[in-house]
Amino acid sequence: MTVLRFVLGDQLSRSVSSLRDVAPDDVILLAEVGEETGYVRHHKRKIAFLFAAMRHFAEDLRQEGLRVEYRTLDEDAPADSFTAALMEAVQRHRPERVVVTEPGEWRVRQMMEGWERALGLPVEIRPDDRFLCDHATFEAWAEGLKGLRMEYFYREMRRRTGFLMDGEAPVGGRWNFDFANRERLPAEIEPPPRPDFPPDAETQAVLDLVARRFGNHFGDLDGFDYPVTRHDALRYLDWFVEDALPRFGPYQDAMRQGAPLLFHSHLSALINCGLLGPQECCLRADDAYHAGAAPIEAVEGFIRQIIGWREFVRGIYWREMPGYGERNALGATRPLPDFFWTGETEMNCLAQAIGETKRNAYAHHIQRLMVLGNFCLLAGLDPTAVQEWYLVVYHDAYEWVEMPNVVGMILFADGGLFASKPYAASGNYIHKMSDYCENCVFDVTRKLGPRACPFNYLYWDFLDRNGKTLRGNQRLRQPYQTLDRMSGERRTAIRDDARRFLDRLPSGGDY
Ligand code: FAD
Ligand code: DLZ
Ligand code: SF4
Repeated sequence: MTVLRFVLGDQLSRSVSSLRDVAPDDVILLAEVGEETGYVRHHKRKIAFLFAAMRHFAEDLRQEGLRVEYRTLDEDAPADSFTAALMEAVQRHRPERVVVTEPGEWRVRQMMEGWERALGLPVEIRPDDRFLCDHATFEAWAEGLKGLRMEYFYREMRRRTGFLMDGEAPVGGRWNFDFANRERLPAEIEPPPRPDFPPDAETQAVLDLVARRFGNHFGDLDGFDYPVTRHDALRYLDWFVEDALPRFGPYQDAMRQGAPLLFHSHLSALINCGLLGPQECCLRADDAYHAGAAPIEAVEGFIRQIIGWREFVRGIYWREMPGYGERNALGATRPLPDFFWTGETEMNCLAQAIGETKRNAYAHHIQRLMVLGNFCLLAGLDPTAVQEWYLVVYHDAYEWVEMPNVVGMILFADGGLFASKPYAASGNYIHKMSDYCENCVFDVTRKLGPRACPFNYLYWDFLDRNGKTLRGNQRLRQPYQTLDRMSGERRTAIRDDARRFLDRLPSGGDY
């Protein structure tokens, strides 16, 4: 009897648990559906990437001789939700049961829980073992801990995976080379040229569909050249390990105007949709280290992001859902300024990061954290609006990874569940790590007044405004001591400048 295997758009791995025991008579369903393109109005590039990757994955399965039913959004009566697509496929193929892999989002998990009843068939929901830490293991690790710190989770993951281990000890004699990941990029160092992957006919058809159907969504489609097949994703990984990883270490936190990717891997969307496995990416980097092709601070930094941060935020998401997205420990309520959708602001660092996000559906981690995120935190932007923005604009965005990064990492909206203090910084940090300030109308060295860098007074105003909640934080003792030493006049001037700036933030527009 036929088994219907439903593969979601971020499950494009041949080894995904729902396909593990697939038989020639089974039907594999993939579906482009209105509900998934519309639950937030995703960046055009994200939809195009995912549809192109889904269509190519379906073709690879067909080439293997497997039966695939692929529903496109441009057919006469497209399915408008996962549930509708599944019900229609059940009507057509009359399977004895349905097999799926658990989804990445709570919203979809709730949907899946209702399928058995809706279909009148057994529905087997299998664990997503592409992640290296399952739910029970994360729970067991987190159980009873007062604070959940990525660093300790990461050490456990190093021991469990064996990456960069020398018996029981970390290679290089320490677990974390973060201190070597914070150099400014010297002007004479150029990031390496990247391979591009021009659209084939199938991808071009998707780009045309997205331009037609989602023309009013945020972002650009021009120059789309991201990998959309397993074959090209592997080529991109090879390129990264050989050409960019060796210098990924020192320049991980650096930013340069006009150079969006620097030495970053640009692999997140490929890993999150399943074209690459987190394990194989780490293995390639680990091999490069052992072959002497990449230094420890680069390889450790890369592996830490994947087996550390990536697995950790996924654990946090499932542990804290439902309700995690509603946290607002700092009571932030300001609407998102319009310029988050247009990029039109005089603050050059924000204009650059938003402009690149609009063009590429990508910004690297420090742009997301210390430029955009820092601004959202200091300006007291409403956490739900900020979450929606991050979920819309990046091609790697799924709630399981976006939400903890926004709620916990940038906004401190969970009150410090895993961040020991808010990532708040004045303009000096951005000045130190980038060349943005050289091209800005604001003066990063000025603390007050109309031409002063807004990050400077917003930083002190943020601490001042949130004193009740944050003063007790030991890691903020020093900045609060500095604030307390300021004269009453200076504090009033800071508040006035912050008020003047924040009250003038244009908002209320739509995207
Ligand atoms: P690299 O710098 O090359 O890092 C290697 C890999 O490590 C990435 O591909 C990614 O898989 C993983 N990684 C690194 N940092 C994190 C992190 N903090 N959390 C989870 N994985 C991480 N990443 C997403 O994949 N999807 C998101 O929706 C997302 N939203 C974010 C929102 C905010 C506010 C912040 C601060 C970070 C967010 N990140 C998100 C994490 C990180 O910024 C991106 O994974 C990274 O920029 C992707 O670029 P890259 O592939 O070049 O990464
Ligand atoms: C993000 C996304 C989009 C835009 N469209 C689809 C789609 O049409 N079909 C599909 O199977 N998946 C899509 N996805 C990814 C899903 O939103 C994702 O699988 C769920 O959020 C679970 O993580
Ligand atoms: Fe950004 Fe301030 Fe530098 Fe301008 S001066 S680029 S606003 S940090």
